[in-house]
Formats: sequence, C-alpha cells, structure tokens
Amino acid sequence: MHQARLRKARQQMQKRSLDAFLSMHMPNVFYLSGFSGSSGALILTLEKCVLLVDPRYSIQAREECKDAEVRDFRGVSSVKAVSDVINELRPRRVGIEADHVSLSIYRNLRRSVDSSIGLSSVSGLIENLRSVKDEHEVAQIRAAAKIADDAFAAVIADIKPGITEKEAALLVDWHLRKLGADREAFDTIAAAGTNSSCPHAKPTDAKLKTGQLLKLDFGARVGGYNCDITRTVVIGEPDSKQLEIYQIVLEAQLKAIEAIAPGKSGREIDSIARDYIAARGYGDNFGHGLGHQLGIEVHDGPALSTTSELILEPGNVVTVEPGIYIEGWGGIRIEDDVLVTERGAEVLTHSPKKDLINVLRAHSE
Ligand SMILES: [Mn+2]
Repeated sequence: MHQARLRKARQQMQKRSLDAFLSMHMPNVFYLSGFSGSSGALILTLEKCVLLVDPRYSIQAREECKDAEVRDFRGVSSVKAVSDVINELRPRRVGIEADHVSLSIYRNLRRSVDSSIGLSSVSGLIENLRSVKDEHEVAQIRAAAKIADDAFAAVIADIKPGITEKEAALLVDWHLRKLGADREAFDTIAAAGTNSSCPHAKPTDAKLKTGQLLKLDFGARVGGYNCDITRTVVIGEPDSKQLEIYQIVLEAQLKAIEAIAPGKSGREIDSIARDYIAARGYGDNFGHGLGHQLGIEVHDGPALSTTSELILEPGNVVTVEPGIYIEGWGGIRIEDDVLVTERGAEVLTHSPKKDLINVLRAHSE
C-alpha cells in the first residue's frame, strides 16, 4: 500500500525535476509512511525513503512503517537532523512543501544543507495524490461513517429537553468512542435554538427546550481517516417555518448529490445547491461552500465551492452540506459524505434525513 503511494510520489517528483522531497507535514508523512506520531520528517529520494523521528517515537515508527528506513535522532534539532540526511543522500534538488514549512525552518534548512543542493518550493505534490483515495482509505472512511451513523441513532434516543448543548455533544462523543472510533474527527457541534444559526457554533451551557432546532455536526476518526456528518433535528413538534426550510435544504442537498459525477467541476455542483436555495429566497443565508474533501484531514482539500478548481474523479471523497442560517432564528444544515465513482455518487453516510426528525417522538417510538 505505501509502496504504491511512494511510487506515485516519485513520479510526481520526476515530473517536477526533483530527485528528493522533504515532508514535515504529518498528514503527508502519514500518507507516505503510515507513521501516526505527532512529529517527524520524511525524506524521499528516487531510491530511498527515510523517516526521521525523535526518541519518543522510535518503537512506534518501526512498528508502523515497514516501507521506510526509520532513523531516530537525539541531541540535535530536527532541522539539523533533516539536513544531515539530505547532505548524506546528496540529491541535486529537494522539493520543500511551501504550504507547510515556516520561513524560519526554511532559512535554517538553507543554512545547514550543502549549498550545492537546490531547495525548491513545491505545492500540493502529495495533496493531489491524497485527493484520490485508494481502496484502503475508502474502507477506513466507510468504517468511520458507519460508526457516525450508529452514534447518531443512539444519540437520538438519549437526547431530551433539559440537557445542555455541551451534554448533547458529550453524548455524541461518548457513543462515537463506544462504537469504536479512535477519536472524534473534530470538536462536536451541538447547537440549539438561535445558536444553531452559527454554522460552526460552540456548544454552550444552554438547556435544550421543546420547539428548538438542534444541529449536530460530528465525525469519527478510524485508522487515521475522518468522516463528517450533520443532522438537524427538532425537540418536539416542528413548526411550519422549520419544516419549510428543512425541505429546501434537503432538496438542495439531494439535487447536488445526484449531479455528482466524474468530470463535473466542484463549482458546478456547488451552484446546483446554491441556485436552488437562492431561488427560494434564502441565497443570503447560505454563506459557506457546499463541501470539502475528506480523508486524513477533515478539510482534506477544496471540493465544492464557488471558487473550487477541482474536477471530480473516481476516488474523491467529498462532503455535501448545504445550510440555511437565519440570525435570531436558527440554522439547518444537512451533511453527508460522498464517494465519487465511475457511475456517480455513492453516499457513505446513511442516517435518516427524509423528514425533520422529531426527537421526542423518535424517543417514544
Ligand atoms: Mn463538513
């Protein structure tokens, strides 16, 4: 699995006239080597793959990384250790990840790497590979999505008026972990009433009340991969405005999902949902992009937005998450994870969404 990824990375290096590539960006290091620690550096040449870790991670790195030569360093800075390996391997030109290396690290590298070795700024070399998921990656995201779906079903049975947003978020997290998630993909959002009008609201100590909307946005992380799902429910009987807006968001989401296919642009898919919402008078209430790519990172690259350059291809995993947010009233978002296949969209998250779920009724059923 990592051998195939290293092969692809080397092809990309050759296309850019690089005979070495340095990554200190952990999502990329994990992708290329399987190392899941919090810091390390991977130096890839056309023949060698060296993973440098500090002593905290020596044992773990040797266990996790069968396709890399693991070395540990102590008593020197990580930049000095990286420079020593580069000087030993003597490439002509090393690609440095411009989006992830700080100016001070770059300056220190330039000082300690032999002046005959070129350091070139590169962007997206590994991210472009990560955008097309292999079978193993899709299996992890599928497993994460299954856990999130099962957690949602369990949470619905637990939620009732009187518990706080923070307690609702904790219930989500508890069920995710209990069902086998390694951890949450990100800080769970549980936002009720007017707080739900903030797309990325923080859970508060406010207690859930009958008649309120409750927006739950959460995800599981499994084997280093994330899923991301949002459902909006109502505590008790929904009113007509809640039902009206829910239907618009749902319809916008279903239309966008249906349009997903290889060759379509991220912008096109975004506009299908956006135009539908605008035509119903809520254009100003959908401020964010329709979705992002999903993988080792929760925001694993741009996907569906008004500015996206992405052309969809089989193996992309994207979220589709339109929302309508009205200040002082509340917000409704519905989010699912979608795998792009030759035939179109395969939805990976399956929690019910056909109707605005009445939590109290679901509870009594
Ligand atoms: Mn999302």
